[in-house]
Amino acid sequence: MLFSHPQFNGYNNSLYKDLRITVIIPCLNEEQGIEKVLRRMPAFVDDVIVVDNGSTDRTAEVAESFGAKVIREHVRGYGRAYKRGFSEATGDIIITLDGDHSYPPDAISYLLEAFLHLQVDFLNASRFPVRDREAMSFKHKFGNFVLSLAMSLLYFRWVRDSQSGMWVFRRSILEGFVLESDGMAFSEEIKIEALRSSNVRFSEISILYTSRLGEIKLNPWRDGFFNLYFLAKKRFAPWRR
Ligand SMILES: Nc1nc2c(ncn2[C@@H]2O[C@H](COP(=O)(O)OP(=O)(O)OP(=O)(O)O)[C@@H](O)[C@H]2O)c(=O)[nH]1
Ligand SMILES: [Mg+2]
Repeated sequence: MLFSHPQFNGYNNSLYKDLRITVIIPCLNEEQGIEKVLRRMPAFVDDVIVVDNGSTDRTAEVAESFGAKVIREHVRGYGRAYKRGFSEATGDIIITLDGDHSYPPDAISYLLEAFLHLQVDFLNASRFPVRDREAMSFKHKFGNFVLSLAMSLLYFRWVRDSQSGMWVFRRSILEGFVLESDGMAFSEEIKIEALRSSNVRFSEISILYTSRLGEIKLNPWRDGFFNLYFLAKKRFAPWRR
C-alpha cells in the first residue's frame, strides 16, 4: 500500500536514497508512548537510538524489544540526552522526535523528501497550525508563539516553531555547533546554531501534532521563561562562540 510502512524491526541497513538514517528519541518514563512510536517507525530507518534518562518504568525494555539501541544517560535533561545520542549516532541524516507519541513517525518519509527536495541541511518540523484540538492548550500555544516571535526578531529570520522537537539534519553540521544547554532550551539552541551557521541551509515545514501519551515533563512557566532568557543570552553573548 502506498502510505503504509513495514514495521521497524531493528538494524536493517536499508539505505534511504543512499543515506543512512538515524532516529534519536529522548525518553523519561515514556513506556506507553515509545511503544506506539516504535510500532510506526518506517522500515527504511537504519537505527533508532533511545536515550533513557533514568526512567523508572519499562521504557528501556519496551524500546529494546522493538530493536532500538537504548543508551542510558545518568545525568537528567532533554539537552543532555540529545548530546549523548548525537555522540552515538552514525547515520548521514539524524531525525529526532519525542518518545511521547505527539510527533508523527509517519511524517519521517515526507520530511526526508522535503529535506532532499529543498536541498537544506536542517529542516524543522513545525507543529503549527495545530489541527488536533486536544494536542496543545491555549497557554502552550501562546507561550510557543512568544518564544518563536522572540527568536525570529533576535535572529532576523521567521521561525514558526522554535520549540519543535522534530528535526531532520545532516549529522556533519554538528561539528560546527556550540550546544551548551542540557535542558529544554536545547531545542531552540540547535535551531539558533543552524540559523547562525553560514554553511547551513535552514527550512521549516508543518507536521500534524497530536496529544501526548503519559505524563508531561515540561514545566511550562519555568521552562518558558528560562527559554526566553536563554534566547536573549545566546543572542547577546556572541563572544561565547
Ligand atoms: N532523556 C530525557 N528525556 C527527557 C527529559 N525530559 C524530557 N524528556 C523527553 O523529552 C521529550 C519532550 O518532553 P515533553 O514532556 O514531551 O515536553 P514537550 O514535548 O515540550 O511537552 P508536550 O508538548 O506536552 O509533550 C519526551 O520524549 C520526554 O520523555 C530528560 O530529562 N531526559
Ligand atoms: Mg512532547
